[in-house]
Amino acid sequence: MNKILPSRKFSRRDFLKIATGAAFMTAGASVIPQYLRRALLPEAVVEAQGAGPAPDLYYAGTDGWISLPGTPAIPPYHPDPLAPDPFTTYIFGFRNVTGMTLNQKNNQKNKAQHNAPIFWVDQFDPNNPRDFRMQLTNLGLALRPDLFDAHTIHWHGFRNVIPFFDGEPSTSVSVPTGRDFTYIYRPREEGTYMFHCHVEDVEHVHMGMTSLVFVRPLQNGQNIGGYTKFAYNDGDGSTGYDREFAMFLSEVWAEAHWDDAHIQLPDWTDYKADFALLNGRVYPDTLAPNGSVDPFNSVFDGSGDLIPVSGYEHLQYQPLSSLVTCMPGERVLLRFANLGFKESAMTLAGIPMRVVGRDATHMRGRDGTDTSYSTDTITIGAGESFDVIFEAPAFSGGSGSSGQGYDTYLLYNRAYTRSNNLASGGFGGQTTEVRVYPSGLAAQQFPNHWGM
Ligand SMILES: [Cu+2]
Repeated sequence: MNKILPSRKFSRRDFLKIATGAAFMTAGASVIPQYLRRALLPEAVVEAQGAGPAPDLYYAGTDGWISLPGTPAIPPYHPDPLAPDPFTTYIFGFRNVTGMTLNQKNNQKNKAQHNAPIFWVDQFDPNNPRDFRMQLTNLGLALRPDLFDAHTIHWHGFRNVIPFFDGEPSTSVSVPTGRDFTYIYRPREEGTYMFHCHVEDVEHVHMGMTSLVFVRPLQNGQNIGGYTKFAYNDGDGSTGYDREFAMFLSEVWAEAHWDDAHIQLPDWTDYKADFALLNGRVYPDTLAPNGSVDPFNSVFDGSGDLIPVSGYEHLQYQPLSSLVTCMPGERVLLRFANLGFKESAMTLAGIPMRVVGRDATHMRGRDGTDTSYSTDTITIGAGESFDVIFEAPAFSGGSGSSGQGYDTYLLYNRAYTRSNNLASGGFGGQTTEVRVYPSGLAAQQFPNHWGM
């Protein structure tokens, strides 16, 4: 609070700032009296969404705890001594609270997951028009009640969004603690995107309020070239696939997470990624099983909490596996998005990847020229996405270290400091495996599903 505030009149200019929505949560936080901040915009928002249909998804913003490897220890920042066992690191994040009772939803304060739950939508169909509705609530930060930050959902790269639903808080609305807002999307362009909270976005994104989102093409369901699932509206089946896996890249600078837990301010110019994460986990945890990751059939216990996989209790709030499973001859779609702050060079050793999409754009020129290409490495900058398809090679007899019944191929960041967290043995970071099974996998029920 500013010292001149108590005597300052609420000017016409201030009122105009509110009326346009601009600066409401930023400059507004310092010049608009508390009673007006609470009263003006949120009521309008409640009215605006009051009569709408039920949301397709309902997410909550809050804080929480995750587990990263104990090595390297980075005293005093990692592991954070405030973290409850078996966790190590404080985060901000989202949780999927779709279908929960009011009590179950409110119980999820301080139970955010990392990364946020991925989700997907069908491309808008003009012949069967239906918008996608996503409700967001803000449960507040249990460990930092002094930080009454709002949250938003910003769909990065989404075309033609109106400012009201864009989630950029200085030109639009944001969701204060205890409030709700419903975003309405009409996704006209298929492909792989990402989303994140746009309030204090360097901090909130880095703390974990981010994930991957994709749009399924209108062409899905038709049989084209022997496939019924496609990355893009290709017209010829060239982006058809059998299995799909999301690969969301992010980073953890332990000091920044410790700072938020211990009421300190990080200096972002000192940024240093201590851990590189794939789907919110560090190798070898990337290979561990999925928890509840299907956003449209979400599973939770009686209190609404995520149910940990037995033996992997430390990953309760990092439910998304990065293990890729497939059978010979199958086409596998990998949807990469990077919202770390550094460029990643993801290499699939031994299997060529065909890049069929970049930044939610089909690799095809305006005249129809095929601009897709084969590579073993894609370099993904912050805020970029890639869609790649590979064909699983023939089974060679099993290359697992103890004679497992599958072939193993490494998928890793060849920027060595981010596939190695200095843990013993050199393992860590953005590393996972592609396992080719000779037979026996069931069809996928949702992205990243192992089929077993
Ligand atoms: Cu936020």
